[in-house]
Amino acid sequence: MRNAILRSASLACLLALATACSRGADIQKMSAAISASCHTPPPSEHAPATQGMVLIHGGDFSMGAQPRHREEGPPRQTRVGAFWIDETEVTNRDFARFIDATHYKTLAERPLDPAAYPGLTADQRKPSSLVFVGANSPNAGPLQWWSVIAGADWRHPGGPATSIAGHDDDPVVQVAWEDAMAYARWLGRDLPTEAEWEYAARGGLDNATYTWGDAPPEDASGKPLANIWQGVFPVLDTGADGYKAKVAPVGCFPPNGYGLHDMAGNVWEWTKDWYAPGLDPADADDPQGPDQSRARDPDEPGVAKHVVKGGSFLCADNYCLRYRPPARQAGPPDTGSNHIGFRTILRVPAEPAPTKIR
Ligand SMILES: [Ca+2]
Repeated sequence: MRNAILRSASLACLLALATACSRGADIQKMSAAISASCHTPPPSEHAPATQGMVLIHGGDFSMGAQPRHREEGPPRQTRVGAFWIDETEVTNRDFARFIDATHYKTLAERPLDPAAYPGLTADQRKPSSLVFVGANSPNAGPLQWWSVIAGADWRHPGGPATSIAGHDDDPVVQVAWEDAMAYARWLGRDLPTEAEWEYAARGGLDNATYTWGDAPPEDASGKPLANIWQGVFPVLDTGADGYKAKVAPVGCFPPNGYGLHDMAGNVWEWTKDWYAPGLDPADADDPQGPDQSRARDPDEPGVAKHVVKGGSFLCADNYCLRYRPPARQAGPPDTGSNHIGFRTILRVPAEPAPTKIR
């Protein structure tokens, strides 16, 4: 999408994600987070293959919802197999180990290929990524909230003047889909399908509104349950959940029923699936989503995108409410932003069918 936003006729994809969430212009001045006891799986140099992961046994569930947004339904009965999934979003610490080991360069760190983007100037092809820059008016449109900033990348999520120093446990952001997949492959893992992700997010609460149930995102004691946007979007985030218009370190909010943290809010998460509006009711057993040729975003026809799930710190109740398990958006695979991260999955091979003995 960083490329798309540079093409004046191709901004709808940005709107699609922007309607879901945002990051404030006061990114440099955000208030100190409320201290919380956050849970981060301990790093290990010789970790087992499933270090930091939770085993999900799989099963049947109702995927999607009666549409709050048109793309979310209608719901369908679906089955997923067993898999391990990261207990938390992939962190800056995790991603740094990958970079150190492989010297991989993320998409945002590479200049755009002039052959692929002949209409862009040399300046526009410089390494860059999308950053939410806020708005002064609730009437401001998404094109004013977001900016392509040269030098924005995973080490500098808000632009070259920002840094991840001291934020090892924050979820890595400014990673494009191919960056997330490269990390997963490095570990011998994969990205979750949308169905696997949603099954895991529901935590065993089939048909519940949120990952924790049907109540609003505070528990009975008033303790917040997710890092979202609180206040008047996109102008003012009160930060009542402890994180004002910014990511929280992973694991700072209570886990869902499967022991997974931040399946609601904090950062959107890449899935493996290509995006098309709605759910195919015929795709009921370990659904993989449409193939690339059928990928479609009505807001930007002709650009195949992947599904992102979970909402982010920019999701507001008064705007999009997309930090719910069935919520989904289309993410252009060539674009990272400062509110999209990911987690990985390791599928458990299906048991072979018993052999009949004659
Ligand atoms: Ca927040």
